[in-house]
Amino acid sequence: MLLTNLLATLAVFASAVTAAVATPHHRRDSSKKCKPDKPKNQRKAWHTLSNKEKKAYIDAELCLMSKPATLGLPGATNRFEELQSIHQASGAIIHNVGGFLPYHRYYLYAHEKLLQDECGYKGMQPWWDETRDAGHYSTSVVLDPVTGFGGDGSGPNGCITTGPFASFVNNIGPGYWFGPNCINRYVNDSVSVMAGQAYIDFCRQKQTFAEFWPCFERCPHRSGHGAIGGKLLDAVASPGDPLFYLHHAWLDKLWWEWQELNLGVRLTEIGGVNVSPPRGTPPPPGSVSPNAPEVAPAPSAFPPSDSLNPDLASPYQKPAGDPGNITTLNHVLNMGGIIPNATIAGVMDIRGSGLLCYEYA
Ligand SMILES: [Cu+2]
Repeated sequence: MLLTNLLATLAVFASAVTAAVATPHHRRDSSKKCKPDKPKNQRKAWHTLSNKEKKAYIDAELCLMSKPATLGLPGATNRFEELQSIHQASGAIIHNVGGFLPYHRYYLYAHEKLLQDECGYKGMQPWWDETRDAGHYSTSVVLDPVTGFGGDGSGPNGCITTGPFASFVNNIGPGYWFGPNCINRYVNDSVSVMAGQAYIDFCRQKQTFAEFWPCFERCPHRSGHGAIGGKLLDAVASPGDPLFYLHHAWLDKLWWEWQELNLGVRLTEIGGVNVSPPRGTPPPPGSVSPNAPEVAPAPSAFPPSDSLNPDLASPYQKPAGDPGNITTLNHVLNMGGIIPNATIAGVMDIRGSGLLCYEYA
């Protein structure tokens, strides 16, 4: 519930924002033929990668972290933090809204593209098969100190001390703050139960996007954020833990699998609000699993409450492209210059008819 409440709090601030910003439309490079059946376009599960493939991905992430920032985005000192900065700066309008899934789909693509274009990464964005690890994240291969992302945090701030990112100094967060901080984690196996198949099936049987997205954003979205805790549970600075991208790739895969159940409708089906209702407003009927456990992360895993102050003057906190508060296919996905902005219409299909071309293996 804490994460939900946190996001709802952010939505209160966002509700003051209504202005729209004109943004260019991104066109696909037609010189590149999309062949999603080619292995090079396959996003694979982390546990199926060879150690060499795992190392290539982690090395590319470390490369992004070592490249100086170029775009002047708030707080960012390197390319990895520029992506994180955009998520933080847009925090109030990309969660608890109809654009939640498309935004994060395009955001993952931006990350994948940076790894490939700037750090020579030859692979695709891997995903974390969290269902496989449901109830026992603490023993997941993603947390391996040698071949993975390092393990649980320890000490007063829960900083991670093992793995390739143990010494990474992150300058974004907690919350809307900036300043040097570590990647911290408070791994909680009981929260990770929410990644289980029963929770996924509960949302998967929703018939409309309007019912699907809030169900999905609650569980299984909360599983990874809540069960890893710390940086990853930070509503706006969470992309500071590289596990963010594996968690959201899994969610993107699950959304695509739901779309695939009825592509004729679900390649264009969008909805929801651009600015979510104030905190305390009950969720839509049927959107919450009756069996959903309460999320109870360690209190220190949470950013201080006075860090929850989005910059409302920021263009990134203003929804754009829709005629009103209902999310449409024209809704703009603003990537702050990291990659060109897109509309939701451009990311509904991952098979090459729009901007994206990949498949999940
Ligand atoms: Cu997010």
